[in-house]
Amino acid sequence: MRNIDSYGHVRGESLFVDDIIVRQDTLYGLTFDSPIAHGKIKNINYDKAAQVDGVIKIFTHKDINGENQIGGILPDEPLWAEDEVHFMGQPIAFIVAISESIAKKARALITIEIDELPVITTAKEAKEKGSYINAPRSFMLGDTEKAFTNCDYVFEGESFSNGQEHLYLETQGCYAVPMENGNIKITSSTQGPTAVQKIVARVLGVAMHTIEIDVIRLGGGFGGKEDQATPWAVMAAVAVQHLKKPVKYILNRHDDLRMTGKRHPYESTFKIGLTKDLKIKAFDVEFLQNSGAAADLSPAVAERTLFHATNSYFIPNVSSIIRSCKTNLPPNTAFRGFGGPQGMFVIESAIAHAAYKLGVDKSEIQEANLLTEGDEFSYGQIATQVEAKACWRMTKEAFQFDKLQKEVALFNKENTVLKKGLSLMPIAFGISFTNTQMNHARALIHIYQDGSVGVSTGAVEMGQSVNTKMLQITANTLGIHPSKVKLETTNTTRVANTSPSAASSTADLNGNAVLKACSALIKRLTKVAATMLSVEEEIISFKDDKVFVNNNKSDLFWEKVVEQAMSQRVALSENGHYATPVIHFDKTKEKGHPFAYHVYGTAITMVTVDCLRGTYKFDAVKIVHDFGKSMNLGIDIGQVEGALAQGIGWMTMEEIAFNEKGKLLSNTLSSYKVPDIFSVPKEIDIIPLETLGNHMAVLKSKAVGEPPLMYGIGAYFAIQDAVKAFNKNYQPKFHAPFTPEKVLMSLYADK
Ligand code: LUZ
Ligand code: MOS
Repeated sequence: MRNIDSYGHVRGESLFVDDIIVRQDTLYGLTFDSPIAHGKIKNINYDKAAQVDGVIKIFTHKDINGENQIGGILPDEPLWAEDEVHFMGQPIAFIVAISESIAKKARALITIEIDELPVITTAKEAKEKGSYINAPRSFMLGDTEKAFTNCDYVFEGESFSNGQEHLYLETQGCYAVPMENGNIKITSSTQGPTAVQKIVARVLGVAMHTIEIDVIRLGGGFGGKEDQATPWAVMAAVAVQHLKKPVKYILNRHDDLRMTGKRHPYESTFKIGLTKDLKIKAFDVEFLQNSGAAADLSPAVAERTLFHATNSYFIPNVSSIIRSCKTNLPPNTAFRGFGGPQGMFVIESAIAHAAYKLGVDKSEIQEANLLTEGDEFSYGQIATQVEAKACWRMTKEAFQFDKLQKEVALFNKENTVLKKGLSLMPIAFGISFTNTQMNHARALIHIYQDGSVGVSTGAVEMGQSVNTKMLQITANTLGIHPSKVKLETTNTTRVANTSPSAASSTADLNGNAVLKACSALIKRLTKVAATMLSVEEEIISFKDDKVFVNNNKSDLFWEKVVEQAMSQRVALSENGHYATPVIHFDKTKEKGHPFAYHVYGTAITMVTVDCLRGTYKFDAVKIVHDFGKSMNLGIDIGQVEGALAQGIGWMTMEEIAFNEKGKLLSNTLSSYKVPDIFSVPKEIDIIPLETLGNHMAVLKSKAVGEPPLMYGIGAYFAIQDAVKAFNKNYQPKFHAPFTPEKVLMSLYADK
């Protein structure tokens, strides 16, 4: 089944926040933000701005009736700055005018005086100054100190990965409308409708039931709208509360790039110990996470880094620590992989470093340490239904890795200016919110009396096609044609207290809730149908819009059963609730079983580097991926392709730059380059691993959103392989992204 949105998308008919027809008394908002990264506000003059014709009101923290606090995990972030500012782009005031252009004109007339304070932009500096978000976290397994003394080889090194801009095509935005009795309805481009509802209620000082959040769909989220869609909706809501008029606020790209947080940059140091047969016996790692100026989701992101610090390898002795470093950058936030990719880049760096020092191929160390059944992760979970070796082996066999290696060696022998590089990248990604209590969802299903069906869930459609999967599950469980099913918007009045659509878990959690609701409805309809046909309930099933008896099609249509149920006053609506069983985690011991299951896979990356220019092209990426039993391979392969491109972008070309004053330099699409059709691999081959699936995944179809992003890490090491082929004196460095400039420097370093 195709993505149900494709028709509307191609015709430009799909609705996003900015497409909503607005009421004619609608006003427009715009943020006035800090021009300085750190300092004390001495004076702000709004007089000239307020006098601009068409400006209705300029809101500041003084206009807040509830709390000036939007922090999700820690209460450390004001909606609007009061006395101090902590990053450039921090919201200070909100201009509401009769048009966006008038608001913009007014913003330019606001003057501010700030007493500047020292600015921290890197995690290392923050560590030196003891500037942290919270206490460090640490996962331990075995005894690294003792293990290192028993190793034949011990190596130490450093690894750095930069941030990443989400660059959702649809920028942040919302439309807030006053309803009767002081209620407010907000259409928001958010991954977390309940988060928006909760924080709006807190800041306005009202109860949650007065605030309704509606989400049609998002033009991309990637984690950037898990927490950071909230402030804009809150600002608009404050204005609505005061003015009793609708307020629309869509960020322009420049404001969005400047004011929102990104993937966390990490600076890390590692120590890795191996035996002669290349078994990794000990791994010691310290991660410095550049969290930005407030906690946002950083503590949760940090946790996931520790969970993925050993990627898809078994290491019996692990000592890992992460420090969330407070800097004067916009608060960094969720980004596809949520700290996992940053953790995995460090272990891959450590393995590459050891391989270089030992003069062996990196893949030999990788292969010697892959996870197997019964292995323990550093956080205590025992690995089961492990597909690490199966994916690795199948990748090497199906794509003839040995032959590729020979071809590359031959090519490199025959060419001086062009060099090819190869890498293998295995992944293991844990599925579930690491915070156990977030793993739940609900679905509300109505069967209308004509047999058509409406489905509401907590899932937010953001291009990942989750609505298509929800529709498929509904149609499949009820035995009706997909055209009978409609997916409703995601709305807090229909499905309440939702977790954000995140952690690759949206289809699993909401899909299982749909499954439960549909099963309950089918049970009721089975009883009705059995009476209508005068047969036992046990032999009834629903398929192809008909009732089946003993797996034989009867003459009884779905619509007739629904009609009969209606006349018998049988409930045709159901609310399904699902909470992932089995999972648990004890933070006081840092041990437990936090993940429902893991997703595995292996990618081969082949690149050709132009050694005169430092530019490169990816010839091919060949992947064996563990989809479980995919419920929609077209959609799932699309997720792998998209995630791969995004991962390659993070590792190779997307370079976020701040100056020492904390000003974002890569603040336009001409200075921040994301992969386009010319930079994606010329060939992408994806083979689904053949497995029986995993019963913890919905319909045994595994989560697919985030795991494949980490195949992109292979791109870094493929380039490194090519650079080594050109420059025998090159000492591998681990400093992503590997931009053409850095490649060029590496090609000629010490040559
Ligand atoms: N969000 C979250 C996430 O709140 N918890 C998680 O574990 C997570 N993992 C991945 C992406 N978003
Ligand atoms: Mo996410 S990084 O699953 O919002």
